[in-house]
Amino acid sequence: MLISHISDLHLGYAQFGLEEREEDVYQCFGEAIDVSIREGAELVILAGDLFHTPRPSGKAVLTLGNALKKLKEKGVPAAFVLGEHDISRTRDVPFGYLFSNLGLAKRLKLEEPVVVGNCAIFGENKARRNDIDGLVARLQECDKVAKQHAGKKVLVLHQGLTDFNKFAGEINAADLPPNFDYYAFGHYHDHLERRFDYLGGLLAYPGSLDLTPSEGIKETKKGFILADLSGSEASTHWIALEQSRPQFSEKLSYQHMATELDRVIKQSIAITARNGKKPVGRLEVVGKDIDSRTIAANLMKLNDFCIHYVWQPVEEGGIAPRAYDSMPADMDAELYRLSAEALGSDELAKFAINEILPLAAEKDAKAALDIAWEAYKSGRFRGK
Ligand SMILES: [Mn+2]
Repeated sequence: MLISHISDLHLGYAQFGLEEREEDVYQCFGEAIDVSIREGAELVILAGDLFHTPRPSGKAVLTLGNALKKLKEKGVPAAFVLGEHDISRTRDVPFGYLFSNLGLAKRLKLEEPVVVGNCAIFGENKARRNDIDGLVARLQECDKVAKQHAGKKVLVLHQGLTDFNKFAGEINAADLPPNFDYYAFGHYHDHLERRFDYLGGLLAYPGSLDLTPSEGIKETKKGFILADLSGSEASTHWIALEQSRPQFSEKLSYQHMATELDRVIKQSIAITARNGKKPVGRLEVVGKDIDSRTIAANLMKLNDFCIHYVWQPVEEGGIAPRAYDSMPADMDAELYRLSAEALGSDELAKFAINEILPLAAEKDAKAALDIAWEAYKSGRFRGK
């Protein structure tokens, strides 16, 4: 049984608001689907964050619909769970359900598996932090149902594991049900794979299909996983996507700007020749008495060679940002102190940290804005 495991598609996301970058994401997804079909995948799993926003654009919806239709025509079933990006905080039905309701893909559940060949697939949408206890309880129940199934078992979740990232995780691998052959995860945007002694099989994140806002601009590979469950143990093959837009990050000397720029242009031409796509660049210009206008005027030469670039002057011997030589004893208190200092008000700092930050951490800009708007309308901080 060969399973294609794709996650964090973020269809509709456009880096720098560029149409070409939105198109890149669609092309990467199209490539992942085509390679899955070509390699003979018998099931495609989409492990959450199908869309970048809960109210995706027509083009994003159509791209997913067309891909699922193609899979259906080729006789390859698809199944999905949703991530936090797919789910609105208001009581709306997620867009993703359109595709399960139309019979183009199966929505995964923990109570009852989707069965393909000898394989039973269980899964659930992203659980929020305040529902993690509930999720752990539901997973234990799921384990009992899974045990009754004689063939291979796969669990699909869109959660961060603390085992990989102490701060970004919500759940521990030790809380997962043990009776599964493959744990197909989504949420982390890096490709990660690990075996845990107490789990029945390999746990993997394929990573996102393209670079997303939190990752910055860097040279990196993006891809998806083909998981082979025909042996006694799952084996994985991570496939890098050729449609990925190349990105680079470079340091330039302000003093030797012209020669340095020639170097970056040559490099960009070589990258474009290799990849068929002009790169995205990030440039740090390091020097003394930097005149930003000089840099901007010089960098304009890059317009023909990069699809987009961002740059930042770095003044040599400038005032260093405040550095800590050890971790503050009370991190939360330090966070409040810095926020109050920046915002000039204790109350605003509490508002930002207790009410806005949790939503922002979940990347729920809409809910964060709603709360800010409510506070403004009710005059909560008037005169503060
Ligand atoms: Mn994501």
